[in-house]
Amino acid sequence: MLKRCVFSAIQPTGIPTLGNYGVLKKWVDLQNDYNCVFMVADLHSLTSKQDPDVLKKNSLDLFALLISIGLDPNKSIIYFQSHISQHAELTWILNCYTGIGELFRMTQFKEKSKKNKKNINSGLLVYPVLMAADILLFDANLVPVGKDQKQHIEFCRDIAIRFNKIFGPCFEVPNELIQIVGEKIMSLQEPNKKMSKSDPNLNSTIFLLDSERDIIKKIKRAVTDSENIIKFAENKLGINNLLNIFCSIKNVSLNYAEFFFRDKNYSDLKNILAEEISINFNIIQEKYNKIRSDEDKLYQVINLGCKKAKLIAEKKIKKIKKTIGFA
Ligand code: AQP
Repeated sequence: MLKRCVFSAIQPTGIPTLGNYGVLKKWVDLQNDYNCVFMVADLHSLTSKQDPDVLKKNSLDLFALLISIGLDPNKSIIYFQSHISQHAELTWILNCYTGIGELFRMTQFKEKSKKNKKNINSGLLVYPVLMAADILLFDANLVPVGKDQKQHIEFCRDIAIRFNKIFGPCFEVPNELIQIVGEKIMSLQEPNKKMSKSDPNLNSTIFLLDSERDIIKKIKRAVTDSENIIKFAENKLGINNLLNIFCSIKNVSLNYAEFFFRDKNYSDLKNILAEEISINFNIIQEKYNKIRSDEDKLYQVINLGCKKAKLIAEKKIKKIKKTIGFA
């Protein structure tokens, strides 16, 4: 039987966070059982303002980090979105089968427009169409994402079903793969908001390249409450988040985490958590420093991914164009 295809992506908008890390770890595991395609979503990143030099640096840093975490360029296709022009072509086609109302209803569009009132560009509105084009171009069956992306995958499914109804079977209809543990890591300072690369408050976010000292400092400053009881509860957003981070890093259940910390206090929780994060990130950082210091070799890996992705994307777009009647 043909192996099923997994597709996922990450934007080069900064160094990945502890929130992104949960999804990236999942990508590494999936490589053994699926044909995997992982993309650096540089076209998507233009929906927020980017300085060209910073974008280039962030893109190369991110690519090197993906390899350091354990993505294997010989097993998986790892590439830059902007190297494959078929993403933009398919986006245009899908735009013409998408209602404007559907896009205005998207939670991410509403949230990002509220957060960034000075830059509500049309890319932000059609972001889900580009994301659907990414996934459908590779006929992905499964898309591992954080909970925040669930609505976009539902949109992608809708558009694939709509297209298939009009033209006959053309696209695989994908399913999302959302892990329960670490599904949404929240800001350390405002635990009602998701942890984000672009949060201006650096104490809110732990980055994959943070030093041990910074990790300890940020975890120590993380918002908790005055109860000193370690358990999940509706009104304990800060503690819920710290426990969730523990589960995500250690790959354990929420019940196990509560049991593990049953007779410990907040200070123990923070010390243990900072140590666990530092151990994990230290291993990644050592590999990263090696990979990032040899740019020629890094570009060889980038070119390999581009070649492999192009083969699939060219074939697929040809088929789509024929299906919709382009001469
Ligand atoms: N806090 C989070 N918890 C769990 N999963 C998360 N993801 C992002 N933040 C969290 C998941 O990481 C993958 C890659 O995300 P992305 O970089 O493409 O875009 P994003 O969701 O917009 O991430 P950020 O960190 O919030 O970036 P900025 O600040 O640039 O907007 C996705 O699968 C996402 O679900």
